[in-house]
Amino acid sequence: MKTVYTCFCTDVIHEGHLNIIREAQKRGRVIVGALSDRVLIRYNKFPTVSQEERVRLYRGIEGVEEVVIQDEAMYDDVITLIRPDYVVHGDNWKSGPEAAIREHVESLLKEYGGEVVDVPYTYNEKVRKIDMQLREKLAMPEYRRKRLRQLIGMTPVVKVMEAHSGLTGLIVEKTVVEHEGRLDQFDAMWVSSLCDSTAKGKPDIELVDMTSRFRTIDDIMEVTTKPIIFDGDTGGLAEHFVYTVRSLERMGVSSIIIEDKKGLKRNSLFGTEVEQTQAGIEEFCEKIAAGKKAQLTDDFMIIARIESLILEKGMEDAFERARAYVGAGADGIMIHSRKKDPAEILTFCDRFRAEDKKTPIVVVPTSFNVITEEELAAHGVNIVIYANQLTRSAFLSMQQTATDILKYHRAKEVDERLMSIKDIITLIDEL
Ligand code: SPV
Ligand code: MG
Repeated sequence: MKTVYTCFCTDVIHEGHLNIIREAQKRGRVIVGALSDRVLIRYNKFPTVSQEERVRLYRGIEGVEEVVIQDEAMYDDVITLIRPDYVVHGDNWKSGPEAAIREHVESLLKEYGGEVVDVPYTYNEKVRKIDMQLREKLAMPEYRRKRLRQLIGMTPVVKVMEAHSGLTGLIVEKTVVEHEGRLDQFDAMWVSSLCDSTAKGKPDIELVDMTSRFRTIDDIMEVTTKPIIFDGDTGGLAEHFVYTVRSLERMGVSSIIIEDKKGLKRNSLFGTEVEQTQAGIEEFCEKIAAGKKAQLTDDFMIIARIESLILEKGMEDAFERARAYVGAGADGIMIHSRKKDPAEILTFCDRFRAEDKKTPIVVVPTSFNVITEEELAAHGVNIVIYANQLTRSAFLSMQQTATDILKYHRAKEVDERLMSIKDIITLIDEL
């Protein structure tokens, strides 16, 4: 009896999957791999049911003899363990980032005479509807809101990318890469005050009001499913902050980060080049506590951002504040620095982790960009935010295009580096 292996990453079984099982059954006894949560969030969508439930679901399919957990996107381990004669998969993996996986599987099977079987992908109205329903579920406030906390427990480091519009939201939502045998994607979105203001041609001084900031969130939420961390600047007056918390929670935002500054807030990357005033520990703690008291769910996170290193108040001040903010109820600590060298960030993280094993640490490595996510995670960091890179890359290329069209009095010279008309009109999925 031959052995046939197929790997599933779905939360719902539809006729496409049953067709794969049927094709597999024709060739031998069928073993199904259930992609683990850890791999699934890098590879596909966030699961709407637990790993255990997925295993149970696959076990219940007629014709499935065994279900195993596949804990890597690449098949090396399962192929060594099972030595299947056939690996069956929908033919959609012949293109896109999954193509590298298919190629690798084929080469592993070749070593002992195994074979890849590509089954034509089933894509009809019913399947499309199931896909859409799953996506819509992930986008709903009650599901989206809790996802940041879930991610912190599921992955060594939550990767967050800036979004300030529907389009940038789509880029964060949909970009998946294959690199050195691994698939990867961002976990969440950061609605940056800098980029939200910049997109509106305004300075980052809490000038863009909350109603407008919420409008940005809504634009992003309409076309995405990933969780959102909102840059709440100083949080404003405590009396106003409580309303902001309620509104964000209701919308399905997962977290707000507020920074311990007061008065006219300037962007942190100015450092001490402009006048910026740090809030007193007590008053900032009161704001955190008021926010925590106002929130209605256990999902929402209020993260306190410490500006002591930015404002050159020293490490001791940063620690004192971290302790006090956690004591006041903060669900996480963001420590910021504008030094190129990550040393002071790492010193903070190591010391903080020695004292506090579980409060999540957030960093924004804009200046200290030499350090990798993995290295940061090794120092206890849980969330890494790429706060402004999409805005900075788009601005440069738009400015170059405008300059060149003015220079050449036509658009021919720039056309080659532009997205094609076909790509832009098909970029957005229609319902
Ligand atoms: C933002 O993105 O608006 C931030 C992070 O607050 S930083 O610009 O680094 O201060
Ligand atoms: Mg900001």
